[in-house]
Amino acid sequence: MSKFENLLFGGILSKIKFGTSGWRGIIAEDFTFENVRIVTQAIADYLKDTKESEKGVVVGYDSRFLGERFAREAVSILLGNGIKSYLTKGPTPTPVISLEILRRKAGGAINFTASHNPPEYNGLKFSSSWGGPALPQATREVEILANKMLEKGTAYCRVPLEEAIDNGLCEEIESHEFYMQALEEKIDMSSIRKAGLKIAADLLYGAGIGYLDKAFESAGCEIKVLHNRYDPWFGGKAPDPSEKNLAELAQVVKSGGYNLGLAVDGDADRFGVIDADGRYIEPNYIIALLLDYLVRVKGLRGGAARSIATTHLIDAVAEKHNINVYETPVGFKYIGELIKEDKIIIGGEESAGLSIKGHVPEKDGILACLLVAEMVAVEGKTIGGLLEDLYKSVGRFVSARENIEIDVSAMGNLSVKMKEPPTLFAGFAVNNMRTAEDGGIKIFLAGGSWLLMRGSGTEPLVRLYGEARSKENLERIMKAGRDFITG
Ligand code: VG1
Ligand code: CO
Repeated sequence: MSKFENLLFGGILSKIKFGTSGWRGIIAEDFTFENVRIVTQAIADYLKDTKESEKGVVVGYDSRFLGERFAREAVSILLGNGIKSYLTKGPTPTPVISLEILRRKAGGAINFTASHNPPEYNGLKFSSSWGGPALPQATREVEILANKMLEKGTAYCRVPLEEAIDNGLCEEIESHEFYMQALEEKIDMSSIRKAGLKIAADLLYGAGIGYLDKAFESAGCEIKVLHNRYDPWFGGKAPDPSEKNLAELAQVVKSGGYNLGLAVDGDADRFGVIDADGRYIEPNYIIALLLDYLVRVKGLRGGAARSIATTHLIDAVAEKHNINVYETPVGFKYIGELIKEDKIIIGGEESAGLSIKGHVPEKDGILACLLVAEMVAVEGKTIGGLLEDLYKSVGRFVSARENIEIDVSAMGNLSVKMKEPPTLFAGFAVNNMRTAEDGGIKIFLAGGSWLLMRGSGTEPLVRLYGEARSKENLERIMKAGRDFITG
């Protein structure tokens, strides 16, 4: 193909690809109304094939640019295929949409969100009738159907939304109350109330507005809220509750004497935690602390799950309580499955996603924030204090994650670069090396350290994760990983 043709057809031929969590694209480049129609038609065809279409589909969106318009477009396509839609009223968190699938006994959900990605992105998360993110066999089918339509020309069916509403095939749904009731069944609200916690919350202009703040208000907390208006530009940052993005919240917590700073990402499935002294606490530690709390204090029984990239502190806590650990590939869909099968008490990912036994099989940032508040209220200690106690019983673990701005295709080079395990890495003896399902490489080092390098499935980045038993060793490992990726 000549350069000119490449230019001419480049945009049209760019393929639809579902990554770690849904299909994401730059708005107006890949994420266009036309492509949304095509992907929705592909989902409709897939649901008809699997006989799930008769149950209807929940359609939702977060606070991203044109979210509601994309959702209405999806409803028009679903109606064109004779499929009933339950359309959310206003931006709605991903875990709330998961609960709506179960409440309505729907065949699945289409949720317009690009989660933690920068504001120029939008995305589409497709969930299954069991409430969790669709598994790869389903998204692969949808991808094939959508790409066929892209290549051969489109053939979607579409009916105007007004008609859908008039003939009852589109029902607008209100989710707040039902979701809040579900939370109250899982969280010890009276302990939070009794402790009289002072909470600062950063809603990052996203779908958590009206959910996280309201939950703490109903638990009787004094709450200060930041960024509680919808902004599709997210104040110019990605709505990711990372240490960097929560610097303002940390400052508010410290200067205002708050017990905790809490945050959720753009679609409120991830959480962020700031301790009373203004220190950001890595999600890894939160998941391990909550596992310990749920077993030791709440008496829950069952296994624990973590992704391949998540701290082995979880394994140490599990060993202490004599419970099983399930390791999954990166992506909450795998942990969601374990929740659905009632195999685990808690499952989490280092990227700040978790859910618990009996709750939705989807990560829930709102639930995570409330659980952290409950733990602090019941234990009467700061997160830092609880972590020191935990280290005393299971030893110290320090972990880190870094994003390296190299295109994901560089991952191919990584596995070419490291076909065989080296004998030494960062000066430590290599005990073992494993290739993950997504092509990532995990290297286990002497002394209990490890590192993982993998291409992100949501952003054009390589992710480097490391863990050691001391800060010095961790820094050595991370530097060697960085040098290996960029070298
Ligand atoms: C990232 C995280 C992963 C998470 C996924 C979706 O994937 O690492 O743990 O499940 O995002 O999160 P990746 O492939 O980019 O590393 V969300 O809050 O964007 O739905
Ligand atoms: Co998210």
